[in-house]
Amino acid sequence: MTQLKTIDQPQKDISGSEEDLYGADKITVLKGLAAVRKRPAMFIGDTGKRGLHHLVYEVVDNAVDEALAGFCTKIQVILHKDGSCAVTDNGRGIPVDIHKEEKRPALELVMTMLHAGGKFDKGSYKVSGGLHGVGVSVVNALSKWCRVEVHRDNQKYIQSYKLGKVEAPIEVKGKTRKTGTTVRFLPDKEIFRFTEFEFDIIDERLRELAYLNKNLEIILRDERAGHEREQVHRYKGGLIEFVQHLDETRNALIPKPIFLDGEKEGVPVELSLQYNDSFNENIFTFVNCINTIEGGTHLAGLRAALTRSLNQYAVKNNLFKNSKSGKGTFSLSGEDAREGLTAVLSVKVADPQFEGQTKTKLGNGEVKGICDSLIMEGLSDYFERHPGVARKIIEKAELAARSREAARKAKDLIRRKSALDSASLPGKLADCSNKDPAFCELFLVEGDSAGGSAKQGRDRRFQAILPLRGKVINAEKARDDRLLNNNEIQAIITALGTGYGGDNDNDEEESGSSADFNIENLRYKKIIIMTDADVDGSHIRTLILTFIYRKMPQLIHGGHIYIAQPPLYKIRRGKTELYAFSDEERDYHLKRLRKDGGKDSKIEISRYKGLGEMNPEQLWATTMDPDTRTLLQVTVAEDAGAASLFSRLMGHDVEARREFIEANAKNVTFLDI
Ligand code: 0RA
Repeated sequence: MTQLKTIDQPQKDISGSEEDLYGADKITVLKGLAAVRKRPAMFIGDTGKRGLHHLVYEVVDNAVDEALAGFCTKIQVILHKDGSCAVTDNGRGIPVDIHKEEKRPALELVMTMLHAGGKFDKGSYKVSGGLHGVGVSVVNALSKWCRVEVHRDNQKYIQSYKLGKVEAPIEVKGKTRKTGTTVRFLPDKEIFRFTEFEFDIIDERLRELAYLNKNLEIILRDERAGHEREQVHRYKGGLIEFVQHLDETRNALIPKPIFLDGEKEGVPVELSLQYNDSFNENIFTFVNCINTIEGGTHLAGLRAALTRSLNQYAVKNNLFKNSKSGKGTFSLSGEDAREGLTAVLSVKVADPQFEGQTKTKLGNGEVKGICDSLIMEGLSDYFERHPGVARKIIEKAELAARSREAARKAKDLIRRKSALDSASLPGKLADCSNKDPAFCELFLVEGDSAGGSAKQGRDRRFQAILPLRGKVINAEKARDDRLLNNNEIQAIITALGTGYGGDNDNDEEESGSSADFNIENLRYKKIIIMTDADVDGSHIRTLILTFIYRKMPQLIHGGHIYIAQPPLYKIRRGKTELYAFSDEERDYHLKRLRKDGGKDSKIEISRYKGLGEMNPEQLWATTMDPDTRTLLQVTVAEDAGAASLFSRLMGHDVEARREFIEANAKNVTFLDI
């Protein structure tokens, strides 16, 4: 946001200094919206599906800010027939009075100027950070039209905009006894590659917001023809219900999730946690309702406090039964303490600093100590009052410690194998010649025959091939020792070069070992999963994704994971060969060939069932050549949603899996691709 331009005022070059124009003492810097339309991705991330839905979140976030400030209890989102989206809240309503310095109504400024800083501050904790909090004006700028209705001071006001520009002065539209704001907007097709909202994507975020703001009612209604549907979210239990939802398909270890809340140095902290009989750790952390996918100081505080409180209670009450005698005193590691843990941590920070690759890592140093001491105190107190619960958790963690010993051996083996020389790389890996990860791609290919074609068809300078022939183990159900003894998993880890496990969190209380996962050692920038377009292929793909999501989520969050798109059909007439990647595309090609061509040569359609049916040249041309292929990047729209989805798909609960597969027979939509 370096370029400052205005669209409503005469264009003057003010890019030199904000201070000259507004005075150094002014906090707020107002800018026009031209920059937003010119470079939308800078404001909303991208102009695909994700960016489109970001518009909805942006308006909803503003309403949630009203709720955080204590003025809003209900938010309603409507997907209208005309493709627009309306967000209504019962907050205070955007102010309409004239702003002294700008001499324009506040509503107009909120809607048409980018603003940074404190003038529109509405209380201390705001949903902002990363791409959140860019302002409703950004939504306006990227909409074909937008209409705002404000109920405030017993009056109804409306104003309309086109492409971010005011259409007419604010109109007074009669009396009202309510307060609140409705923002309705139609995303601009000139800006977005997709303009159709997806109910499920929006619903996932709204559900999360409703859990995080207990008792806040959030409604999503789809009024589009053929899509009519309504979902109401309102959770009295807040984070407790969030944890219960996440663990819906798992077996709980203790009767009810533990809940703690407290506040220290102006930082409110809320935590709920439960243990289940799986081996996975599921911690979701939020700062001002934003999912901090990369963790940060609040997570470090939680981890430290959890491990310490369990160890302290166990020692004090002499609960470690199987502690090894001789070699000093036994204690649980952080990983032991977190095996089978599902937790949601929500903190509010007035001035959050977000860091990391995706700006979703909390950097505020003071928050670590605050979370650590509040949670340490809260848990210790809870364990004193619920000794049965404490005993169960400690028993489980001690069991985890023992099986981790077995896993450690398997892990060391992999570490030795993944020493930097290529001699120790898996035998079936056909590596590329370039060693600079920035240029390299690894194809994980289903089966030996497709693997063979891929090896012949590839550009060996930068494309490596790892054929997977055995069964990939289900990471949702197996503990590390079994995972690490699986040949295919071993081959994947060794080929990636990243190592495995550990906390991969330098702020942690424990120091990591050199065998632990470290994304800096990743040998390929792109990891491309290439499987057959059939049921088995999609199963294998899901297994690989489950492993990566559970054990190396940083690869997904870093944008390294892709899915190859092999064609479904080959259509031939005479010398013309065309590939189709969907039924629609097939029909389109057929229509064109029939229209253009003479009658004599007939059209042949063949359906590819497996990658192995393509020869190396075809595989290269359709699926591997960077100039012509399509890759789907795997991203996780809502992390908590993805976690419960994976457990539903791959966990023990067969009924839940059947239900899910029936409901989503055709497309698994958790991947925002
Ligand atoms: C600026 C100042 C105030 C509230 C808002 C904006 C506001 C914005 C949106 C967007 C959607 N819903 C909203 N509700 C409120 C503070 C109002 C005051 O001090 O009374």
